[in-house]
Amino acid sequence: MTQPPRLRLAMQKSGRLSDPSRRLLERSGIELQSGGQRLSASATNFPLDVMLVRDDDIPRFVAQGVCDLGIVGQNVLLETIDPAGPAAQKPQVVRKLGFGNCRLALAVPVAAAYEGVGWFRGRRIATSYPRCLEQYLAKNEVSATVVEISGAVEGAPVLGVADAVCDLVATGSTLRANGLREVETVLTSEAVLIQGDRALPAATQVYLQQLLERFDGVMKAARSKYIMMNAPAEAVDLITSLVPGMEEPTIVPLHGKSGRVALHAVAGENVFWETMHKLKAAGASSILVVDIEKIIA
Ligand code: PRT
Ligand code: ZN
Repeated sequence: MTQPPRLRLAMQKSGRLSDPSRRLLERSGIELQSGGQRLSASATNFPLDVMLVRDDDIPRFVAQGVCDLGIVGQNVLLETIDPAGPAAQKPQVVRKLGFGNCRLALAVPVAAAYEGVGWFRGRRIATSYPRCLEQYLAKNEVSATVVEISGAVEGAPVLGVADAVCDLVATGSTLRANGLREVETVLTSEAVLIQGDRALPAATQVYLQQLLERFDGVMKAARSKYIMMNAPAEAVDLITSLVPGMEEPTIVPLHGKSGRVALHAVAGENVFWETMHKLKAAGASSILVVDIEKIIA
C-alpha cells in the first residue's frame, strides 16, 4: 500500500532560527517526534516531516526538491541562490515569518574618516556574504576587494586582513565591541518560509494551505490583543479611533449604569501604555488587554 503524501519542511538544526521555528510549529498545533540521530522529525498530528539541517543547505534542498518547504533567513536565501541561474531553481518566498530579524551591514573602524560609500573604493572588505556584497558594490559603482571569511568576520580589521567588514548585525553590540561603526545597510532580513517551484500533488497542496492558514493565524494572534473596557456610550467612536487596528467593537449595555457600555474588540496591533492613558482620558475604565492564542479569519 502506498503511503499517503506528506509535506517535507527543512529547518535549521541548531542555531538562531531553530527555537523560533519549532515554536511556530508548536503554536500551529503541530507536535514533532524526533527521528534517528535528531536529523529529522515527524509530526504526529499533521502530515508533515521535518529535516533538521544547516541553514546554508536549506535553499538548495528546496530548489532541488529534496523538500517542499524551508525556513531560512532571507540573507542566506539571497547569498545561496544565483540570481542569474535558471528561474526554475529559484525557491519562492511564501511568507515572511517575523523572527530572525537582522541586517547585513558595512562597518568601518570607529576612527575612519567615513564620508560615504565611495570610502570603500580600493579597500578590502571581509565578509561571509560575497554575493550580496558584490551586488551591492556593483549597484553603487564601487570597486573594492572582497575578502571571503567563513566566521568571526568582525575580527578581520584588527588582524589586518581587511579594512572594513560586511556582516550580519542585530543589536550592533558585536561591532561596537570590535571598534567598528555601522555605516551602510546592504540588506535587511528576517526568517521566511520558502517553497520550491515544483507543483505539489493536489493532496499535499491542501496540507500546505492548512499549514499557511495556521502560520497566518499564529502570526496575526502574536500581533493582536483582545481589549475590553467600560466607557461612556457617546465616546465609543473616539475610543475606536484611539486603538490601533481595532476591528468593529462589540458594545454591551452595563446593567444599572445608563450611559455607560462595555466595549470588547480585537486590536490588530499591540496596545501600548500611551494608548491606555488616552483611553482613560476619553472616559474608559476597567481597561483589560489580553493576549490572543489563535485567530482564524
Ligand atoms: O550552523 P548553521 O550554519 O545552521 O548556523 P549559522 O551559524 O550559519 O547561523 P546562525 O544560527 O548564527 O544564524 C542563523 C540566522 O539567524 C542568520 O542567517 C540570520 O538570518 C539570523 N540572525 C538574526 C542572525 C543574527 N540575528 C545575528 N545577530 N545571524 C547572526 N547574527 C550574529 C551577528 O553577525 C553578530 O556576530 O550574531 C552576532 C551578534 O549580533 P549583534 O549585532 O546583536 O551583536
Ligand atoms: Zn550557516
